Amino acid sequence: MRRLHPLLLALAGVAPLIAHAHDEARHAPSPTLSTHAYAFGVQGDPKASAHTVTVVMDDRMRFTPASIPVRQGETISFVVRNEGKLLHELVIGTPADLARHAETMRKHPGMAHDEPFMVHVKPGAAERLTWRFTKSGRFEFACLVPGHYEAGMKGMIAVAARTDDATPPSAGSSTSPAAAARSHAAH
Ligand SMILES: [Cu+2]
Repeated sequence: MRRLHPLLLALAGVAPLIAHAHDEARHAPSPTLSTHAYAFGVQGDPKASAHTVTVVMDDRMRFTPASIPVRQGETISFVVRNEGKLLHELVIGTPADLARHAETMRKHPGMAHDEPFMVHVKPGAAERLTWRFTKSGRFEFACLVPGHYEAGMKGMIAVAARTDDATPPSAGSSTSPAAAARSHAAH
């Protein structure tokens, strides 16, 4: 999945919508909502209750705030405001995804790209992006307009693991795969 061309990624996202269009279009509350699970979460339903975070972009190639703390399972409604005179965008991803995507944008500066995890914001405008962070970890957001990412236009999203579970995740997740492997080896 990671090495696929962006066009293939786009097609992969569209195919399920086409396949289900006939039987689900009438029932789905938000038929345009992507259900694809990314390493950094899923598209959030703009109609669901969400925690609103305003992110300001400017021509100094900075996001304010540059660091956003999130709790696992939380839906964030990003209100992304461009206070600069240049086009900017906010793209969410893993650090590796964004570095690779920035490289692609550098090679193909005119390439149109649009995915559920990004918004393009014209100067003076604001756009909304709703995202549900289903997985814990350290993710990033960046502006991939050629040259902007390279100038440091990125920020961090730290998703804290849900801690209200009955079993402590640190103990459970680190020992069970090894235990499972030993169990398989014994058979
Ligand atoms: Cu930018």
